[in-house]
Order: sequence, then C-alpha cells, then structure tokens
Amino acid sequence: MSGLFVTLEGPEGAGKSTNREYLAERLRERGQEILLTREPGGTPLAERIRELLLTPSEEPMAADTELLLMFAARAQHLAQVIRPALARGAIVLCDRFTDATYAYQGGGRGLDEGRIAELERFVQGELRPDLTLVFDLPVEVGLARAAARGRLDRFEQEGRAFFDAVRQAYLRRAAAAPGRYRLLDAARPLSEVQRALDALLPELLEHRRG
Ligand code: T5A
Repeated sequence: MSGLFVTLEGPEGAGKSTNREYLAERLRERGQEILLTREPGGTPLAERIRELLLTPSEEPMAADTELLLMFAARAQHLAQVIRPALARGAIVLCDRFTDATYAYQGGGRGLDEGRIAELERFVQGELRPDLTLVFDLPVEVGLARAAARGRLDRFEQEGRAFFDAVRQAYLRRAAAAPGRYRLLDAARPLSEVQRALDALLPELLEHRRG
C-alpha cells in the first residue's frame, strides 16, 4: 500500500478531533490527499455500531461484547474506507484505532491483551498504523473538557480509576515502541499543541516518501 496511515489517540477530551482537522489542513496545503475518519465508526454501518457502543443503556454491556463490537466496526471500516484509501495513496488521519482498544478494553476494562492481539491479527492482518500521535493529558483536565460539551456518553460515565488505567496503558504502549508513537502534551494551550504538530510535519512527509 502506498498511502500513510496516521492515528490520533489519547484519553477523553485530549483534543484529537480538533487537532486532526488542523493537521489535515496543513497537509492539504502541501498538496496531499487526506482522508479524515474516526473509530468506532467511519462508514454508515460502523457508525451504527458506534451508536450501540456509546449510547448508555439499561442493560449493561458485557466487556467481551464491547470488545467484539469494536473489532466488528473496525473490520467494516478497514474494508470500506481505510484499505481503499491507502491503496490509492492517501494519507489517512484516523481519530482512534486499535491502540484505543488496548487502552480502554485492555487497560480500562482489564481484558486480556493476548485476546486483543488475536483479534487485531484476525481483523487487520499485517496492517498497523505507520505513525500514532498520542495526545496525553491529566485525566481531570480531559474529563472537564468532555463534560463542558454536555451529555456524557457510555464511556465518559466511567469513574476516575478507569481513565487513569486508560492513560497509563497509552503511556506504556508509547514508551514500548518509540519508533511508531509521538507523545504530545495536550494539556498545553491549543496554539502550543499545534506548534508541536507543525514541528512533526516534515517527519510525517518524510515517512510518506519512505
Ligand atoms: N473506544 C474507542 C474504545 O473504548 N475502544 C476503541 O477501540 C475505540 C476506537 C469514542 C469512545 O470510544 C472508546 C473511547 C471513547 O470513549 P470519541 O468521541 O471518539 O469516543 O472519543 P472522545 O475522546 O470522547 O472524543 P472527544 O471529542 O471527547 O475528545 P477529543 O476528540 O480528543 O477532543 P476534542 O478535539 O473534541 O476537544 C474537546 C474539547 O476540548 C477543547 C476543544 O475545543 C473541545 O471543546 N480543546 C482544548 N481546550 C484547551 N486547550 C487545548 N489544548 C484543547 N484541545 C481541545
């Protein structure tokens, strides 16, 4: 595949969506074809699965059901959107991907990482992001930003310990594979986060040529 697969990760309210738009603009200015997408979701069917995952309901969702729905949405997203875009040479900027499964279902819910890795191989084959930007910030700052937007989704209703575990899982993954991850301090003012993204642009374009 000739495209470039970039994922944006981090806890709630870290600024992934805001910065994804910013990064897309900077790359378009440089003549690149950009595909913006997100998980769970990214196709009409996968967005329906997203609704199931994010809408609070009276029946508690079993952790395994949650895990399988994440990968069901991902299989659809890969087949319909991500693989075709990479095949035609686009830069795919995806708001969350499988690192979120390791962080939320692995770290947050405590599911076995080996099980997640099996599903990752089954659904993705060899495909992994080329570069993953982790927007890191203290849990309380992210939750305050998310809460300021109004109604909380099913994940945002979790407690502090859940989000601490999510954040730690992201930090562990980033530390274990520094070649793929770039850690950004997302607690800083937006203008500073965006300056850090500007500094990453040459490297990103270099990845694309490489
Ligand atoms: N999930 C997902 C799993 O459990 N497993 C998986 O495998 C996957 C793929 C998806 C949920 O699903 C879970 C994780 C999630 O809980 P989502 O909507 O994609 O939900 O994720 P959220 O993190 O909930 O998205 P948010 O919109 O809350 O966070 P973002 O995108 O990181 O933040 P953003 O850009 O919307 O910004 C939030 C607010 O903060 C402000 C923005 O203006 C906005 O108001 N802001 C800043 N303010 C000050 N300083 C900065 N530096 C700022 N950056 C942004």
